[in-house]
Amino acid sequence: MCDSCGCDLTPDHSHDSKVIEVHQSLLAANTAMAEKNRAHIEKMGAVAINMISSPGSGKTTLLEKTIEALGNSLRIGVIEGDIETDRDAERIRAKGVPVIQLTTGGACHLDAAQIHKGLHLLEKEPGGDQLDLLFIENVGNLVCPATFDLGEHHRLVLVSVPEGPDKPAKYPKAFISSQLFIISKTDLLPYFDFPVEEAKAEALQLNPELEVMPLSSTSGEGFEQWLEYLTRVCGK
Ligand SMILES: Nc1nc2c(ncn2[C@@H]2O[C@H](COP(=O)(O)OP(=O)(O)OP(=O)(O)O)[C@@H](O)[C@H]2O)c(=O)[nH]1
Ligand SMILES: [Mg+2]
Repeated sequence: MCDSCGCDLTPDHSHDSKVIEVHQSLLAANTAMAEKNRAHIEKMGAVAINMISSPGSGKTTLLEKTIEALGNSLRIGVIEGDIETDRDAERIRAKGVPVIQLTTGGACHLDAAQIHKGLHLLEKEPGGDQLDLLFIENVGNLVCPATFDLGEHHRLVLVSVPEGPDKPAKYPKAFISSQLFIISKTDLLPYFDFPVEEAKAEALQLNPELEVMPLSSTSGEGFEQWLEYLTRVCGK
């Protein structure tokens, strides 16, 4: 009996290697499914963006404003991920684009198998099989989603001004694995201590390739650059 955790294995924690093996094989299965998803999305003619952030950083609001701003210039579809409720999908549906809500029933991240199901459901929605751009809004969490490839082509991480500038240093994986870092809610900069250049420098230290984009969905500041980015990643 292990003295530390009470399991049946030896006290030297030789069980640790088994835990690692199981974890690695789960991740390998996820990665294989993610590759299938990527091929599926490409066959649909679309590019997928996986959005990662803490709860409430402004992911759904950014999507709402983006759909309004793009009009008909890009065909957008959305897969929403939440632990419970279809509230985010309802907000997106109100904007008139195809959307599917995935609820994880407790899991703190989406995985590639869920996205596989989501893609098949989305294709049954009106317009869901004719997309330029597929947004996947991950479960609000800056930690676990960073480990799971969903089959996206681009990953973006958001940190909103009220959360503070130390998030890249504290939660590095999301920033290392992303191509774009959005500093959201910049309309709140006058009220919070958020040195943008410091946050940017810390993120770039982790990932020199990262594109950094401050913006506000409320004021529209930074939207021109954001819409240009979307057009660029779609190859339009
Ligand atoms: N001031 C300000 N508030 C914003 C901005 N964007 C979003 N909000 C507010 O932030 C709150 C959370 O926004 P959501 O878009 O729901 O955030 P989310 O990241 O989708 O949240 P989860 O899906 O729960 O993780 C709402 O009250 C929004 O109105 C912004 O640019 N400026
Ligand atoms: Mg949301």
